[in-house]
Amino acid sequence: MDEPRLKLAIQKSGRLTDPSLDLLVRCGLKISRGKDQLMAFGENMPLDVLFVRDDDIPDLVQEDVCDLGLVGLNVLEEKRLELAARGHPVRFQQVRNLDFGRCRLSLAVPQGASFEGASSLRGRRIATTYPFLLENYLRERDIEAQIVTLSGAVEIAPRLGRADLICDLVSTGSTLQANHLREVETVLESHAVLIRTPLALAPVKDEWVERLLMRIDGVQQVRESKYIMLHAPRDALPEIRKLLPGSESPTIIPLEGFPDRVAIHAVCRENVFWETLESLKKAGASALLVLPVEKMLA
Ligand code: PRT
Ligand code: ZN
Repeated sequence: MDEPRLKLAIQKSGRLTDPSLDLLVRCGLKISRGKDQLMAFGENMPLDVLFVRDDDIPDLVQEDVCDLGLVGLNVLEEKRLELAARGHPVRFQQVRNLDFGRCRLSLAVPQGASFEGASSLRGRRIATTYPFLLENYLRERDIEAQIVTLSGAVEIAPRLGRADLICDLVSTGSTLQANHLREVETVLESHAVLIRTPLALAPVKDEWVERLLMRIDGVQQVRESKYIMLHAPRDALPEIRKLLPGSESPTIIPLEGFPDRVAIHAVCRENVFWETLESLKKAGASALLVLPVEKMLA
C-alpha cells in the first residue's frame, strides 16, 4: 500500500503565496509546481501542497480534505466566529504563529470626521468584508451599529455613500491615505498561522507534522539570528556579555600567546546593528565578525 501523505493547503496566488512557499523550501521541501497547477507533489517528504483561495483554507482543514493549512489569522478568526454563530464545532487547531503576512483589521473614518473612541460607532454604518469579527468587536463593547457586508473595494464605500466608515485590513496604510481615510482603532492584529486537523493522523503523517513544526521553529529562529565572533580583553567580559543582543551563553576561547585576551563566539537572537558593534569596540573588542545563521536546531 502507498505511504499516507500529508496535504497542506496554501494560498494559490496572493500576498501569502511567496512567503508560504519560501517557508516550505527553507524547511527542506522540494516541490515542482507547474503554472496553474492545483496540487504539487513533495518529492522528498510525504507532503503535497494544494493551491487554493485563502478563504477556502480553514474549510479544507475543517472538512478533513487537508491535514494542514497556512492562512491569515484574520481569515481564520472570521471563520471561527462564523462557525460558532452557526452552532458548528471548530475543527482546526492553530499550531504555529508565523512571522509573515502581518497586517491589522482596523476601523477607519473619512479624514475630516471626528472620532472619540468606540462609542462614536453607535448607530453608524460600517462597511467590511469581515462581518463576524466586526460584530464580535461591537458586541464586546455593547455598541449597536449597522454592518454593511461587502465582498471587496471596502475603502471606497464611504465615498459612494454606502457607509459612514470602514473596517478593513491595513499594512502600510497607503491605501487608506489614498482614499482619504484615517485609521482609528485596531480590531485584530494579524499574521499568517499554521493550522492542523484535530484528527489523530497515521503515525508516518504525525511524525512528519512534528518534523515540520520543528523545522518551522528553526527557520523562524534563524531569520533574526546572527553569529558573532570577536576578540576582547578578559576583564571586559561582563560588559561585553551585556552588549550582545539576545545571546544566552557565549563560548569563550583562550587566545594562544595573549593571556589577557579571549575570543568570544555567540549566537545573537536579534539583529546586530552597527551601533552594537561600535559599543563593543568601545568596550575593548576587536576582530569583530557578524555572520548570518543558516540553520538552527535546539
Ligand atoms: O484570491 P484570494 O482570496 O486567495 O486572495 P485575497 O485577495 O483574499 O487575499 P490577499 O492576497 O490580498 O491577502 C491574503 C492575506 O494576506 C490576508 O488575508 C491577510 O492575512 C494578509 N495581508 C497582509 C493583507 C495585507 N497585508 C494587506 N495589506 N491582506 C490585504 N491587504 C490589503 C489592504 O486591505 C489594502 O487594501 O492590501 C491593500 C494594501 O494595504 P496597505 O495598507 O499597505 O495600503
Ligand atoms: Zn481571499
